[in-house]
Amino acid sequence: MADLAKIKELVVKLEIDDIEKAVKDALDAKIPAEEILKALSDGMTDVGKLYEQKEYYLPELVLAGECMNTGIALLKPFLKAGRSSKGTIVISTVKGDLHDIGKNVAATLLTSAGFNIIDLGKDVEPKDIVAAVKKNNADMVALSSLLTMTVVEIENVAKALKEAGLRDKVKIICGGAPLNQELAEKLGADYNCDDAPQGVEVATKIMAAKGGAAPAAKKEAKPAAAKKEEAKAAPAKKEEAKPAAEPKKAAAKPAAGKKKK
Ligand code: B12
Repeated sequence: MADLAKIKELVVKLEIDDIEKAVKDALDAKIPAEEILKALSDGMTDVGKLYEQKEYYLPELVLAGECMNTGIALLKPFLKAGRSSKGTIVISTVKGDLHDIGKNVAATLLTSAGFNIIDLGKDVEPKDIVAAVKKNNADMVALSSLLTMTVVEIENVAKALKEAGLRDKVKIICGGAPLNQELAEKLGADYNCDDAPQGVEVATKIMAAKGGAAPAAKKEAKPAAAKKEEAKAAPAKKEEAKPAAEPKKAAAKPAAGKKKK
């Protein structure tokens, strides 16, 4: 039986043995991979709530993570079929952080949108990110941080890129619940993304502004110089920095505050 509600339920009930078949059945039934990915993510959201309510503990989170990652791996080929590269993104979860589900969802959607994704995994050292940027001539670095204590690693990545003379060459986009636009900028990143679809939107705008292969986005991303002028005219507003948990569909906000490069 191919059923999205069932897939969500399998994640919530931690039925790791049944996930693979359910996702394959859904693909066989021609349910779009994007919808299946959403069902998996919705299941994970419920698991997070159960953890917060102390109904689930760490072992359950680990199992739920395995369910998600099993499903994402099966969906990947269906999400990227027939697309050409729009730009290269080095993506990872920051050093000290083992949460990779949000990063994997972002990597999967970005791949599906046509970006060339170099996925370094989780708990990644800044020097490895710098090396991957050099090796792949990357346009962007995408970072995920779910832990409050690891968001500082974004700053370390920005510093390492600067020391390597690469900071002006790449944009840094990031995501994760502890982050918002204001904090992301303070840490030296260019954009915070509340969710993976916003990551696609932002990356597309960045490439359009670079004059890259990306098709024009609905709203053109502004080059850094223009953003700095805007910042002088209108200093960063607290409310612009939305917490990641907030349901959103608003366009990504360009950096409005002081940019640290
Ligand atoms: C699953 C989980 C785990 C699993 C992770 C498994 C895995 N393979 O990832 C395990 C069990 C390993 C784990 C461990 C820990 N966890 Co944990 N974990 C969670 C949980 C329940 C869900 C996270 C998740 O995957 N959500 C689903 C994904 C899809 O959402 P997401 O990651 O937020 O990503 C979305 C957006 O943020 C965004 N996004 C994220 N990254 C990026 C990157 C880019 C580039 C873009 C564009 C977008 C983007 O897009 C995604 C959706 O579209 C959260 C609670 C929660 N409700 O979030 C706690 C949570 C994150 N964990 C927490 C904690 C404290 C821990 C531990 C310290 C627990 C412990 N005592 O050991 C350890 C830390 C281990 C470590 N060093 O990293 C806290 C963090 C608190 C904080 N602010 O610091 C949370 C919030 C739980 C809580 N309420 O206390 N955890």
